[in-house]
Parts: sequence; C-alpha cells; structure tokens
Amino acid sequence: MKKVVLIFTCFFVLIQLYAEDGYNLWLRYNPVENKTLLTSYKQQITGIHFSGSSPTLLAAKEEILNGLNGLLQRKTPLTSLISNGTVIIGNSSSAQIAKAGLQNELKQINQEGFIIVTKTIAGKKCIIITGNSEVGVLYGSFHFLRLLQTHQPVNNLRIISSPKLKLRLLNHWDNLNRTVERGYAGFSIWNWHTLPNYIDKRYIDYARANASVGINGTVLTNVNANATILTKTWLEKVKALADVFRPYGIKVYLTARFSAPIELARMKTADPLNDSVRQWWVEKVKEIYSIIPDFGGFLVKANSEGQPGPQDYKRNHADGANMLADAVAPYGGIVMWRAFVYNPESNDRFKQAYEEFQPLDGKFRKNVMVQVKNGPIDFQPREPFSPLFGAMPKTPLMMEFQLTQEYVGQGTHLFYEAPWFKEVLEADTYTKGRGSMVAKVIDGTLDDHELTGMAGVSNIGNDINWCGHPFAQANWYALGRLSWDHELSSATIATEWIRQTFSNDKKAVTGIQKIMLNSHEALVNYMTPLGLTHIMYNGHHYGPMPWGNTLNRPDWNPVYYHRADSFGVGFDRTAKGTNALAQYKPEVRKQFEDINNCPDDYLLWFHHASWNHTMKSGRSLWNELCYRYNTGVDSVKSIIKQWNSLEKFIDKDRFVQVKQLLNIQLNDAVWWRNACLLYFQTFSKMPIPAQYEQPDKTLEHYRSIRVLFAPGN
Ligand code: GCW
Repeated sequence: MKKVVLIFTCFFVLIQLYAEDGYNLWLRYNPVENKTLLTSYKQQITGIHFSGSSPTLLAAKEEILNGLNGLLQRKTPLTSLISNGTVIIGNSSSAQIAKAGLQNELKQINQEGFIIVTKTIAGKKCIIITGNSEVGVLYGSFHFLRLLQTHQPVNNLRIISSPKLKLRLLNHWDNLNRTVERGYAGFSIWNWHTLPNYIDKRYIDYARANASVGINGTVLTNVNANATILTKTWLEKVKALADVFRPYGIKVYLTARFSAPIELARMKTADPLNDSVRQWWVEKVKEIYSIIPDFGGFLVKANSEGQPGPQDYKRNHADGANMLADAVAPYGGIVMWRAFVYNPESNDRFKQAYEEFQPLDGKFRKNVMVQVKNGPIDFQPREPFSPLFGAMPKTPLMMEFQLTQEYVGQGTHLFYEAPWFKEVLEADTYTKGRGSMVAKVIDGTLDDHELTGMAGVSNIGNDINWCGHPFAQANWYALGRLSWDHELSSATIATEWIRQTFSNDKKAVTGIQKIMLNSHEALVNYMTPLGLTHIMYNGHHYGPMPWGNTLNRPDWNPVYYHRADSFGVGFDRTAKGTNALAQYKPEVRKQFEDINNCPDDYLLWFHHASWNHTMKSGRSLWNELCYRYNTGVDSVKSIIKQWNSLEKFIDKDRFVQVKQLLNIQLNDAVWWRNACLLYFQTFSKMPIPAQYEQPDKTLEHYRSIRVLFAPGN
C-alpha cells in the first residue's frame, strides 16, 4: 500500500513539475536544445563581469544569472577578469565600461536606452551591455536574454536602442475590492488586504515582466475611481508596491477621484478654482510624496460616464487638470487627463472628445498629457483614428490602447492586438502634410513634445497565467514593445513572443505567427465587418445584440450605431449627416467622404449605404456583408486547423487549453454571423446567398440568448 502511495505521489509531483501553467510568461529561459547553437553560446558567453550593486543593477544581475543558468544549462561564473567570452555589464560610469571607448554610442542613446556591442578589449573578445543609467543596463540585460531566448546569433553584436516614448504604462482598471472592470483573468493581482506587509512574489514577477519589455509605469487603480486609495492607510499599501517596482524602473501612478475633497474631507465643493479645494490637493499631494517620493502622478477620468469632474462646477477640463498639475509639479509629477468623454445630448458620440478638448489646446500646464483612446468611440474591433490626434499640437497626447478584450472576445477569443494598434499608429493625420502619422503625434516628433507616452488598459489578473487566454499574454508583450519602438512590425513582435513563449521551431513559429496575424481581421469579419460599430450586448459587451434599443441613453444602444432601415445601414458622418468627418484634415476627409471611394473597411463608419450599394468587389452591400461574416467564421475554422496541426510543438496543457477556447470562439463566430445576418435581413429583405451556410436557428432564438454571467463588469 505504502508503495502505491509513493508511486502515486511521485507521479503527482512529476505532473506538477511539468504542468505548463503559463505563469512564466515569456521569461522562461528554457534550455537551448540545438546542440550547435548551445555550444556556440557557451563559447561566446564564458563569464559575467558585473559592476554595481544598486537594487536595479542587482535585479539585472540576478536576471542574467538565472536566465543563463536556464538557457545554457550551467552556472555562468561571475568574474573580475576579462577573457574571451566575458560579458561586461555595468552602467557608463563603471570603470570597465568607461575604458571601453563607447562614448559615441552612449551619445546616441537617451537616459533609458541601452547598448549591446561586441568589443575586443586587450585582445579578448567580449560582449558589453551598458547604458547611461542603471535602468538602461537592466533593459539591455533583458534584451540580451531575449536574443538568446529567440536563438539569435550573438557573435557580432551592435545594438543601440532607446525608447521612442517616455511613458510606457499599464492602466489597471482594478477596484479596491479586487474586482477588475472589464477584467477577464480573475481578480486583481493587488491583494490590498494583505498589503503592505505581505509581498506576493507575483509583484516581483510582474515587475520583471514589465521591465523586460520596457514598461516603466503602472496606474494601479480603476479610472472609475475610489477616493479611498488616497487615504494614508491605502497609500502605505501603494508604497509597498512602489518599493517592489522601483528597482525595475517602474513608477506607480494612481487615479484621482475628482470629488475626493468632498468624500475624504467633507468639503462642500470640489471646484478646481476654489482655494480651499486647491489647497486640499496641495496637501494631499505633499502627503503622497512624503510616502512615495517618486510617485508618478495622476490619471483622471472626469465628467464621463457619471464620474465627477470640473464641469460639475461649470469649469472645463483644463481647469481640472491644471489644478492637479500644479499640485504635483513641484515633485516632477504629471497628470494624464482622459479625453474619453461623451454625453447623451450630442448628435454624434464620435465628435465629442474633439469638441470638448480641441478648443482647450494650449490651455493645459506643461505637465499635463491628454490621454486619448485610439479611436473616437470605444475600442471597437476596427476604428478610424481619433480625430484628436494631430488636432492639439500644443498638448502632448498620450495613446490609450485596450489590452483587456472588452469588445473583442474578452477571455475566450484568440485576438492578437498588435495589428489593431498598428493600424492607428500608422494612420496619417496629414496635419503637417503627408507623413504626419499618429505615431509621430504621440512620439512628440511632429509637434516637438518631450512628454510622450502610450498606455495599455491592463489585461492582467490573478489567474495563474496572468491574462486568462494564453495568447492574451502576447498583447501585454506587444504593448511594451510598441511603446518602446512603435516601428516594430506586428510580425516581428509576434515572432519574438512565440519563440520565447512556445517554441523556437521554425514550423511552430510560422504556424503560430500566421494564426496571430490573421486573428484581427477574422474577428472584425465575424463581429463588425465593413465598419459596423458597437453592436455588442448592452452592458457586458459580449456577443451580438444589433437589435438593442432599450437603454435610456441612445448612445448606449446598438441601433444608434448601425442605423439600419429599409434603405440601408451605417452612420452618415458626411456633411449630409453629422459631419464628423470635418474633424479630420481635408486629405483624410477625402479618403472617406465619397461613398464610392471610401475603403470598404470603414464604409459604415461614415455612410448610410444602400443595401444595393456596389462594393469594391462588385457585390452588393448586402451580399458583401454575408460574404464578410462567412469569411470571419471560415477564418476561425482555418485557425483551428492550423492550431491542431501544431500539436507536436506545443505542450499538452496549453495546446488543449487553446484548442478548447478556439472551439468557443468558433461557436461565438457562428452566433455573431447568424444573429447579425438574420437581424439585418429584416431590413434588407434579401436572401443570404445559397453558397453560404444558412443560419440553423431563428432570429428569435438569438434574441432570446442571455449571457447571464460575464466577468469583469
Ligand atoms: O470602454 C468603456 C467601458 C467602461 C470603462 C470606460 C472608460 C472604465 O465600457 O467600463 O470604464 O470605457 O474607458 O472609462
């Protein structure tokens, strides 16, 4: 009996050991299996010469030593001597680096940049990893490990790299009770109850993961803010996190609830021009900095979706932002003021952020950034770029992307977001002529701003694999890499991630990359093709509900967005309609305003087109809609086939997990297609062409589906 128990226990322990739970993200440091490559790495990396003992440098040292142990399957010795294969790591002021003659290279990088070069020093061929700051060295160390993890040659290195954006942030929409707004990966990773005394190892791994992709800030709390976070007890908890993150170059930020003076100090008003209110914030900020000396600043959602704000006192966004900006300025803090605003009175939600914010250009303090969502509405599967980009040259605009998949399959759909982000980054605003890309607006080169940034609404929770869907980790990774260098292609980022996360096998890399790169278009096709927008279920936004029209606010109802009738479908934003197109420069307007030239992908964003409208393909709009929805479903089928063909390259746990999720995705895609086509058919009165799979259920059936539980609302 004892034997049986023992065998059983061993078996269980082994399974535990080899269970692939996804916790290690892209920092796995698996052994290099290719013998030739391993031998050459071992010859080129014989020892580590490490200078410095600050917390940041020690973090770099530990990562390098652990990483190399795993990758090379041997302990790489620390050495004070230089021989062939020594990797010399330290910042530019350390003695060895100062001797290496890298002055020119060091001039080419900024404060957070790094250099990785092969150099011959006293006849010995070495690799040098350095930067102008300690965090630069940390970033360089992570990059070096990335090279090894992705099996790149390291025999002749010359990498000179600086982040293109200053602020590279995650925005957590985490509530103090640990629920996460629009979170699909469990509860919040911030265990407020056990902070500040208990430091979960996850916090350190979170910091490592962020630093490995250059993320240098995190807003810990939901933009639908709770003033309690600004009280002393909670600030102590925030401090504990800030202390963990600091060595990794990560600053903490908080969301500021505009009415905090009323809620915390029983004041009668939160008017930003009221002296006592201003003074309250000055004192509060002083307290925060006395607890967290390198506190980053505030992120604010004001006068949007019920949040309090300066307009409650007939003041404008600049008045509100400037009050907070003045309070944090003496400490070098910043304010990120969100432009996500809309109210039910306007005739087009598309236009509102622009209408409220554009006139305020030039009115904000120097340490204010206006944080703008990529599109004018709300993280839809495909949106044109927000017309604010390029329209506020005197104000630094920060990009807000959404990593968490609120409108795009939540925790169950495989959706790689880099192509979604790139579509906007590469869009041309034409504000200073051709080539005025959104990317240039946000990296400050177009209008000469020093304060620049990109934020991703976090998709992280306390699920064992951090992000829920195994592929959702790629979106966190992509945000980091794109905020470092927005010129990286979606394919490059995917390749890096796959090699570090799944496999370096060429077939696996190509196969998985194909799946990832197709996933955006697939999802757009089965959810909202041709420029359809916001036709998801009310509230939780999962699943189709194009018929939705029961909410009190018209601009929360799907029918507001698609406007289907017997003539056609789509939202007329030309001069004949709401004229939202006038918010773009003429060159951009021209691309969209003529119904016959408007790209198919954006047609229904800007036009109310007849069901018979002839599309670029020659099909009628109705037939094109049928074609697109079916293409979307077919793409998911191909993705499933592709995934199944990769079984031998992927560990069983993640293979099965993704396979099951893909089946849900296929069911959902069919649900979307059938529900939407049956619904729009009640207007078009045209048949779904016979070559396509016909819906096997009635519209009534789809209308009666209730998603009772959707997490994250
Ligand atoms: O996308 C919408 C979400 C809200 C969110 C809001 C925002 C935090 O449905 O849940 O609130 O945007 O961005 O402020």
